[in-house]
Amino acid sequence: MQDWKSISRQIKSFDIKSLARAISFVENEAEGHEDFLKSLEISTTPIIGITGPPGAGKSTLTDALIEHIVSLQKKVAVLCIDPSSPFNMGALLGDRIRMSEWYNNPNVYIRSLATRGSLGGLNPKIIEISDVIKTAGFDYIIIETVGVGQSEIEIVGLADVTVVAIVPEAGDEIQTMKAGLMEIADVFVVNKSDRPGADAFVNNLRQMLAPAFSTHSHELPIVKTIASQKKGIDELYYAIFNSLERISTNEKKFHLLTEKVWTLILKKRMKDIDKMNLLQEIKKHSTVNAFNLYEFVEKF
Ligand SMILES: Nc1nc2c(ncn2[C@@H]2O[C@H](COP(=O)(O)OP(=O)(O)O)[C@@H](O)[C@H]2O)c(=O)[nH]1
Ligand SMILES: [Mg+2]
Repeated sequence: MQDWKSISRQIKSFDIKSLARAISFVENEAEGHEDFLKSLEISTTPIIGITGPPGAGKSTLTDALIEHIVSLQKKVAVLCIDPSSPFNMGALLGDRIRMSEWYNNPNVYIRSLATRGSLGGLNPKIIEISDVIKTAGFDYIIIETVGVGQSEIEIVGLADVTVVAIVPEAGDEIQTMKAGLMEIADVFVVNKSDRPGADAFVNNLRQMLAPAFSTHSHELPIVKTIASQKKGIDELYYAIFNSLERISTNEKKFHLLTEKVWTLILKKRMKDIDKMNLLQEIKKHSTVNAFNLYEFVEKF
């Protein structure tokens, strides 16, 4: 892979194989990947982040959203960073058969990514990979991440709209729902609304969120879905679409760019710093007491 211009051209003409190769190239940090990244003409394809606890139905929702987007004659790329997702191999047979439909659809590109021990729980190259995809002329990019650890914080810095999927729980549990998830949502999905108590849950959620959003010009959308029956998907798409319209101001875009730049600088600066190496260095000191933390850190 040397001729970046031609690779970029191929990606632009929707050559999925070139896209897949370019992503691997960047993910593996192969020689020349930095020049390739610099040569990219990155479009403003919106990124839809879907996060939430394991089992909430994120993959099922993603599947239904793909169907909806395709039915609108639009193209969608999906990045999946959830080891238990049906987009990966750990799926039930039924799920896999359903997903395999999309693998043969020319308007859909699905790629699952490993977390590779990244701190935040997303793939360490997620920014670069999504930018490569942004050169390919998709209408949307969906990133599914499991909402544990720091991944939900990371997705906010990356996604134009963040969808948080939760399921109806007993009234008390809603109070203890991670505050983090509350703060990051642009759109709330209460999935598995076929469960008893879904309406009460939505009402509780709405009441809970009201004070937090009284300062906003709009109410936070809460969409009820039954993803497994494709119910509520129109409404979800509409809520996402509206949210994207709202953020089409430069303000949020500059904010997102800042987040990305910050993350990339951080990674660059930390590049040669490896915890195992640090441990070996530190162990060279005879005792813990003989180790001066601040002198040691000064070297960096
Ligand atoms: N009853 C019910 N089950 C659902 C619904 N949506 C998804 N599921 C099921 O919930 C399980 C977890 O779904 P999945 O999409 O893999 O969740 P994820 O871990 O958040 O990606 C699967 O068995 C789905 O078939 C729903 O709306 N109602
Ligand atoms: Mg999943």
